[in-house]
Amino acid sequence: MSKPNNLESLWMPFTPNKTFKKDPRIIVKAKDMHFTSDDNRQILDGTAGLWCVNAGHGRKKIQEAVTQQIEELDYSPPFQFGHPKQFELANRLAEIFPEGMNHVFFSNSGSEAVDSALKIALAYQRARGHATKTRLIGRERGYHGVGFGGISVGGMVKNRMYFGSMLSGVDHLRHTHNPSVNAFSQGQPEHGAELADDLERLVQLHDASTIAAVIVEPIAGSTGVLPPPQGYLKRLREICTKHDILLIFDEVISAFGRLGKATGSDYFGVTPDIITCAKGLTNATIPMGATIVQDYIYESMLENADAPIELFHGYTYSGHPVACAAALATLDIYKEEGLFEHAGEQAPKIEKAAHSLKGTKHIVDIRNLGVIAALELEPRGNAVGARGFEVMKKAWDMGLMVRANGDTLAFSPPLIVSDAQIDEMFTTVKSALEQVD
Ligand code: PXG
Repeated sequence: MSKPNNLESLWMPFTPNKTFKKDPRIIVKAKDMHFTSDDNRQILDGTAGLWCVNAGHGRKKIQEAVTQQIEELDYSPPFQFGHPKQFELANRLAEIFPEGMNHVFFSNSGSEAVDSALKIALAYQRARGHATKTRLIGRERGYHGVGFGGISVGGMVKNRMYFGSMLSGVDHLRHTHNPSVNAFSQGQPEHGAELADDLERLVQLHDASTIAAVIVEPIAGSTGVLPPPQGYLKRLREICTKHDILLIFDEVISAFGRLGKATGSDYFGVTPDIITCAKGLTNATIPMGATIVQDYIYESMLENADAPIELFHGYTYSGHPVACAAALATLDIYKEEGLFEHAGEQAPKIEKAAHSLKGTKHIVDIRNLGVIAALELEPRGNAVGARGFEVMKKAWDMGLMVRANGDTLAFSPPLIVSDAQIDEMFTTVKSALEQVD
């Protein structure tokens, strides 16, 4: 396939349109661990697309399931009618998500899964007679997608500052990033469990009777990869339980094997009340998100509903048959190929390879967990993000896709990544770093 001849009409998301269109990076094909660029180069996918192609690209089983589903049932309305695969998929998810989390609400993206979780939290508090619990608590540097709910509880400045006052009644915990004591930690940093006590401060300020839920990513991804300090999530769980506040884990990145388990909750041994997921759910072949809740939330909503419809929320494409078919095939692949276990085996190799870059030009911190690693670069003067962007471009020229979040380079390859490909990722990025000022 050749280059599109006019790039003008498309308004690209989260992309500097002007710069991109002068020097575009166009992808025309993908298979397993590689993209093919329009100049026919093989690019090693060090990011699983955007943290989503967990089983690798171009999986036949998913293609076949999708094709067959379109032939059999292309669409059916999700309100007041059902189709078999959405029930089957909900049951399959209940099997691999933490015990007691057996109810699944479908959407089409991580952002929608988050909005659904926040709305369910509010509606649940009201249904069980705690209607004053309306406040939502997020965390600085959090990323929960781009809906108004998600940016309100999110904590990334640029994602918020252009968009007015957002939701009212939101507050934020302090973030957990503390390089002065934790730089170059391998896996979860040692210091910072006490930062969970920040929730006690917000309870003191607002009173627990006004707080519905706290939402955090068990491992923050988009903000530059921040594994939780040891003990932090457990402490946050304890404080939520103590004050009768729901805990939501946004697992859009961490679910489906990224940490070597089905969920981050499983990996960290901390169970929230609600989990959001998307991305790896369908191996990114078809968009889909899901919000999974504890049984007591679903049951309370059904018991206490003041109208025949218990939740006034849903999307035209909730549980879309084609997305369900893709997700079922994806879950089969994860299981048949033992991909979560394989991810667990590759994790220490990624840790070793990433940390072997300590001392390389520009690097001021290295962080990792599971099949995730990040290299933080010193910003070039006031031009925050410029160096990260240039290394990303250089790596692309050298045949590697790496994600630049500001001056942090993030790696989150498909879980099928081999030992040789782990070496290739870090050798290439090292060389790219040495070539950039
Ligand atoms: N929650 C989390 C934790 C995410 O990481 C979303 C919600 C939103 O998902 P959708 O499907 O609405 O995009 C995400 C998305 C990056 C990057 O550079 C990460 C995401 C999206 C784009 C870029 O790390 N995560």
